[in-house]
Amino acid sequence: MKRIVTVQDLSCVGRCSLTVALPIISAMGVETSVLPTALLSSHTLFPDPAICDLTQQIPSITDHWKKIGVRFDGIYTGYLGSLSQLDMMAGFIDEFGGEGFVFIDPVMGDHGRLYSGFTREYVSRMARFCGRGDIIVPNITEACLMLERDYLGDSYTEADLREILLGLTGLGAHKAVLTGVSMEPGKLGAAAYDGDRGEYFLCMGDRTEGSFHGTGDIFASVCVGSLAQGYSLGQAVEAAVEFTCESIRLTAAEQRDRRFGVNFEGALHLLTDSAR
Ligand code: PXL
Repeated sequence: MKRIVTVQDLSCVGRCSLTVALPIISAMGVETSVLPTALLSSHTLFPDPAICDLTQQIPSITDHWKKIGVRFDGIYTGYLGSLSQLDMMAGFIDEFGGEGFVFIDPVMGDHGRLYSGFTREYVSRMARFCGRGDIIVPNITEACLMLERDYLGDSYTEADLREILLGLTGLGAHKAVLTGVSMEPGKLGAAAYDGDRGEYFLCMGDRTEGSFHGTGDIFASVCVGSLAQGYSLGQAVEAAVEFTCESIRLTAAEQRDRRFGVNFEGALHLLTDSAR
């Protein structure tokens, strides 16, 4: 069985980051270790969450891991709360990267804006950190910020997407996936560029109108689970688009407070079906 480690926050309420990554990647039959970066009473779209930063705990956790000789087949980083955590991650990859893949979701913003607490300096340091990734999966907001381009908004062409993907692999990552892409009504998905093969592809699913939170983390988790299982980038992105679109569809039917995240639980069967 493969073992990955995911490095991101634990938000107690509002499905995102670890509360999404753990169940999804585990359901895919991949052992999931965690390195929590912060403990929050909720994610930051709820007002005034209580936040306990865990930066100081990270060295003692990783020192212990070195002593017990733990190894990982992949490293997946998500929401990191501070510049010092970004700096620590470079050393973490040196120490624990080994032969495994490095998957970076540069979680910082959406809808053209940074999430609360993130700065321009964090953006440029994250852009540099993305150079350490084998696969990076920004949304359009994060990609435009890192490439210092104006936010594309909702109207863009395939040529724009290709240009951004080339820019992203230019940061040093081997493969880049742009998430939250919608080019025609009723469709939502991702565009990807595999720099090793020089291949570009677009993968679309059925879109449910509305704004849904935590979907980037869901998409990234399915990608990580698929890659750890040995699937190609194309297969991983296809599975992630299908799963994310289905989770959103189930959520829209529910009439609940959208800040609690999307109903991925109802879609887990897609990942465990023997067909995959
Ligand atoms: O889903 C991204 C995310 C992860 N973690 C925390 C967040 C957010 C987005 O708002 O606030 C704490």
